[in-house]
Amino acid sequence: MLPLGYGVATASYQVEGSLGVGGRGRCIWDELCARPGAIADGSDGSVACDSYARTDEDLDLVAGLGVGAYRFSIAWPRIQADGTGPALVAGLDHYDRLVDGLLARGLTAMPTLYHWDLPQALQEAGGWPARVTAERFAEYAALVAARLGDRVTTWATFNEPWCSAFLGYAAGVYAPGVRGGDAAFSAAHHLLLAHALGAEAVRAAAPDAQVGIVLNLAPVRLDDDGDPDAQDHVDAIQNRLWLDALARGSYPTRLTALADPGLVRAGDLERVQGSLDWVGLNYYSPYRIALHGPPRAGVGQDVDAYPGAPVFSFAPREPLTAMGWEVDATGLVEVLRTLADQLPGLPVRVTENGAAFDDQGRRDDGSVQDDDRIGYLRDHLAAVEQARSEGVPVVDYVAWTLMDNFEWAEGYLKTFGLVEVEPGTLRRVPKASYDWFGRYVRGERD
Ligand code: IFM
Repeated sequence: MLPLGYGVATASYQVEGSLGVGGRGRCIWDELCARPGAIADGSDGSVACDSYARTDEDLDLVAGLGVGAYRFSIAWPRIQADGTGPALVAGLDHYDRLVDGLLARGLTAMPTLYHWDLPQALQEAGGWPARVTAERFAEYAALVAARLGDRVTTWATFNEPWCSAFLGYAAGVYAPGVRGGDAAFSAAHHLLLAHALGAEAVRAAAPDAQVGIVLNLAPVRLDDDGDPDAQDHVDAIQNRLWLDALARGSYPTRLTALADPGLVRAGDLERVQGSLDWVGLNYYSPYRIALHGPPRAGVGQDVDAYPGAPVFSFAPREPLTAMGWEVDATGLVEVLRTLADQLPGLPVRVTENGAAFDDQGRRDDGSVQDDDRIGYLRDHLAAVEQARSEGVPVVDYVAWTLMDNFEWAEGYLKTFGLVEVEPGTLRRVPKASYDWFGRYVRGERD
């Protein structure tokens, strides 16, 4: 078994700021943030961590951890303001410098092409429910791969397409904030098609590329009064829709009846099936299905994100993170086993894992105390080692996230970072978890 690689992650809209720089166009999150009540603290990504301007400082923090890789995302509207046409020079130059900055520090660049910042113009042309968006994505992917492909080999097309489709076009709590249902299935299919077309485009431009997709899969467990049929429906939308398409070129039967009959065209699923060189897993928590749950379950655990499901609610059990998500590292072992079973032999990267907790003040040396986060990371790293000992080919573990940042509909209220970004000054203050993870990576285990 290969040694496990370590990394740390961020995403463009969550950290960059500098939204008006270099000809960047507007994206769907700029629009959602401007909608009153959409973001818990009324904030947006206009400043975020100011990482666009502080790239070197942030890359020094990544290097200081001792990890081997940095997972970041590329903002599509920085490359094509309206999602079409030739590339913006300033946008490509920025990510070119970022990649060079990583290489200069001995780090591997692990870019994701889409972490939710769809150009607003493409949303106005139909967004992910429109097939043409998948074709636009492949053109964008080709532009980026042509520029960075001589130095980048590990590419991810999409981050958590479930969120884009079902939180974006069914629950409406993520951009573009559309409430409904049917459109989410069209979005899901076009995201998978875009992944396949994008992977082909990346490989054509960069022949050494290894292309994956990043899924947020979760075990779906049943509470005492939960309905097994609701459990099966949630599992179908959260997990099987993506895995069945990627592994077998099919969709779960109970979902096909809910989608537009003309949605899947001949040849689509053949392109999706077998399109992966590796698979990425973002794991945070198992889901627990009840008939009557608490009035507000965990953030993003929204029954409207599962169109067609029988009546149910979410009922996460304690201990919970600040997001209200159940803490259970056994779920990570379970999902890793599922991946090895469904996609045999495919390298697996844990591309995100981490937790939001309210931090616990300062230590004597000025750093931030965050024992809960350390406990969470320790247990989940042990789960990865457990899965590896059973033969699951996990090649990387990437912690979410380098620093506190814009947590989508929660604004800046929930903090997942190994580093605090001091409100107002934006000064980076490492937390105890940053030191702990650094020691773990270097092989000092407590
Ligand atoms: O912050 C997000 C990230 O953008 C995608 N995965 C889950 C994280 C925590 O909610």
